[in-house]
Amino acid sequence: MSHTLFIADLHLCAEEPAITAGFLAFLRREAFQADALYILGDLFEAWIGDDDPEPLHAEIAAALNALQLAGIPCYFIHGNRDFLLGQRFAKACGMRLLPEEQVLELYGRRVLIMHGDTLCTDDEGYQRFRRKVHQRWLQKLFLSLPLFLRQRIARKMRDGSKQANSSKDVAIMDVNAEAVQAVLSRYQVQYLIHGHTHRPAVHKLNVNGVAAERVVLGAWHTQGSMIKVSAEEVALISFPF
Ligand code: LP5
Ligand code: MN
Repeated sequence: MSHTLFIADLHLCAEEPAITAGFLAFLRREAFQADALYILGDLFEAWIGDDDPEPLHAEIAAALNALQLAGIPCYFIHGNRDFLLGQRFAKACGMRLLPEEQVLELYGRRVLIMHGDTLCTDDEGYQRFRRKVHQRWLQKLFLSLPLFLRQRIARKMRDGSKQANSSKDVAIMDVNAEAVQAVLSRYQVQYLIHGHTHRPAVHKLNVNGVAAERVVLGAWHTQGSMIKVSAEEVALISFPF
């Protein structure tokens, strides 16, 4: 059955080899059978520049590039952890970088894909933070710093975020219903697929009197999560590593 796969929020890092092993097994078992693979952000726990010599990165690049060499295209949308992932690494992976919102026509279905963090509009602290770190000049300045300084700043950001999250109402860290309605209406799509919230679910919606679905990917902590889109179904599937 012809199908396309979507994943997000693997948060790959050297400290979690089981998740990396799960991802490599997923590529072999599932991705090589698909028409295409879309990675919707937070593939990595943090990304501080394509020049980071972390051995895990080359391992992941080689595995994804093998997909591309087998004729299966792979696309990437940035998450809030790996928004600095650049063309150099994307090329090493054989991945194509997509804009933060992308409409796909798949098997007669119109699908909007994104990471999902931009839908969390109630989280004003995050949206302010996001505006700051998405300033091109600041990103260029950060990327010009020595690696050890970038590592230190990223650690502080991660600690700052954990601390901020610990005192936030969990509700504001989910998508805002009006923001979801607005984006579905703007793009006139039947499906919205995203990650980020780590709240896997299929939400049946009604947008201007038309049925729609918001399908949310799960994070990869102790199991994998993928969405399989085909002519027959749009299925959210969790699976052991
Ligand atoms: O990431 P997670 O799941 O903890 O929470 C996110 C939001 N937090 C973030 C911050 C990231 O974790 C930081 C990752 C950095 C890695 C790459 C470094 C690149 C540097 C680029 C410089 C140009 O995304 C969190 C949301 C949550 O999702 C749910 O949606 O709530 O948002 C926040 O916590 C934002 C806080 O409100 C404020 C941010 C605190 C950061 C403090 C920075 C201090 C250090 C600066 C040193 C110079
Ligand atoms: Mn995220």
